[in-house]
Amino acid sequence: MRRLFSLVPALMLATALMLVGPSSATADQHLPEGPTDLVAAHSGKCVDVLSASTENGAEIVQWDCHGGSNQQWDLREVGDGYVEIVSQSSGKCLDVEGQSTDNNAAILQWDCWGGANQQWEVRDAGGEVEIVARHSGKCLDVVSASTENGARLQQYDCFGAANQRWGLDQGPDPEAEPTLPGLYADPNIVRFGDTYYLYPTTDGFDGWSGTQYRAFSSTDLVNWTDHGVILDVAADVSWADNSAWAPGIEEKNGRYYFYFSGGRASGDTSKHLGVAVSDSPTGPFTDALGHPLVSAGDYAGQAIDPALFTDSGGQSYLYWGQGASHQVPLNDDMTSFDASQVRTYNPPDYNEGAFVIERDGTYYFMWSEDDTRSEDYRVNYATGSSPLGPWSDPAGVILAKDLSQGIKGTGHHSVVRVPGTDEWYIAYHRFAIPDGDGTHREVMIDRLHFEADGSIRPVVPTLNGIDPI
Ligand code: FUB
Repeated sequence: MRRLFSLVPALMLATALMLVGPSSATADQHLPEGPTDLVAAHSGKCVDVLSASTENGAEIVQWDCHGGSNQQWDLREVGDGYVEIVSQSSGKCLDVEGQSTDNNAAILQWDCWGGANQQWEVRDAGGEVEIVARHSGKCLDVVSASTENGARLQQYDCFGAANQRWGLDQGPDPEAEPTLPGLYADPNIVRFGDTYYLYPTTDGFDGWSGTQYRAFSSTDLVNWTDHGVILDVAADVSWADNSAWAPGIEEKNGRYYFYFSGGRASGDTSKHLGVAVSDSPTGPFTDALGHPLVSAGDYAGQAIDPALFTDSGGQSYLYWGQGASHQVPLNDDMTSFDASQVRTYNPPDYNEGAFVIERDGTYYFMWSEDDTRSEDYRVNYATGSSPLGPWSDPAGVILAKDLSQGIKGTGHHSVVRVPGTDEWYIAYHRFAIPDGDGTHREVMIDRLHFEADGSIRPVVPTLNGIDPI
C-alpha cells in the first residue's frame, strides 16, 4: 500500500500559475513533503546509504527497499527549482564526488554545504522523475543498469532509460478511495468538448441484473458530477428489462449515440446490443431503433460490451463481444453497419471489454482476459496499422491485480487522452475494497504511459487514483 508521488500535477500547476500572471511557482514547491523512498524504475530497488553509514564519503547504492531510514530522503528546496536530497539516517546530502562534471562520477553522501554538486532538479519523466545534478546537468543513474543489490549510483548524461528514472514512494496509503463513490464497473471514459464523461455499469446486483445507466462528468478527472439515470432499460427499452451492462458512447454531428446491452430477467435471458440517442451527453437517451442493433446469435459469443473508436477522418467503428471480438465500421447514421464488413479477431485469452485508441499512427486494440469474477481479470493489448487491424500477437498484460495493495480483478477499461498532449488516463474497475467481488466493483482512474518504442508501460494501479489534472 504505497503512496506514489507524481510530479505531473505540480508541473502543470506551476505552468498554470505562470500563465495567469507573475509567480515564483516552481516545480520544487510541489514536491512531496516528508521522507520519500527513491525507487529505481528498472530494478524496483531503493536509493540506499551503504551499511547505513553516517560517515562523509559513504557510498550510495541501490538495495531492496526495506523502509529503513538510510533509504528515506528529504527533498529540501534550496531555490531556483533545486533541492538538496538529505538522508534521514545521516542528515548528509546526496553529493557528486569531487564536484566532477564527468560521466561515471560516483554519488556519495557528504555534509550539506550548499554546493551545486549537492543540488538537484527533479524533472517529470512520465509519472516517474529524472534527478539532475545542477553543476553538471547529468542524471542520477544506476551503473550499467544493474538490478543487483549494492550496485553503485553515478551521474551520467540523461538519456531517459529506466535506470535514470525514479519513483517517489512515500509509504503506506491511508485508505482506498475509488474515483466514483459507490459500486460501478466497465467505465467508458470519453471527452466531449472541454469535459470528461464516464458511463459505467451500475453494479451491486446479483447476476449483474441492474437496469439503469448513469452519466458522470468532470473537468479534472477527480471530481465527478452525477447526472443521474440517462437510460433505464426496464422503463425505456421495449426488448429488454435487465442486464444494463458496459456501455459505449460516441458523438456525431451534435448527437450522442449510446451503445448498450440488455436482456430479459426471465425466459430467454440472452443479451442483445442496442443503440440509444440523445442531443446531450447526459441524456435522457431514447432507444434509436426499437430493436437491437446486434441480436444474440447474430455473431459468435455474447452481444455485449460495445466500444467506439472514431478515426481522424470521422469514420466511427464499433467493437463488441464476449467470448469473441467483432469489429465493424458504422454507417454515417451510427445506428447501422454493413454486415459483410464485420471482422472477428480473437486473441488467445480474449474474453471481453474491447477498446481501441490511436497514437502516432499506431492503433492499440485492448481487451480483458479471464472472468470479471476472478481476481486475475486483467487487460492485454495488440497493435495494428488500422482501426480494424490486422493486429499483432498479444503484446503483454498492462493492467493486473496488485495483492500488496489489496487490489484485485482489474479490468474492463477504457482510455482517454488529454487533448493536445501525450498524457493518457485509463479508467477501469476493480473489486470494491475491502469486500468486493465480481458484482461489487468500483471504478478507478490511473495514468497510462507509453514507452519510447510505442509499447504501453504496465499501469501501476493505485488505491486512490490520480491527482486532479
Ligand atoms: O458488468 C457486466 C459485465 O461484467 C460486463 O459486460 C463485462 O465486461 C464484465 O465486466
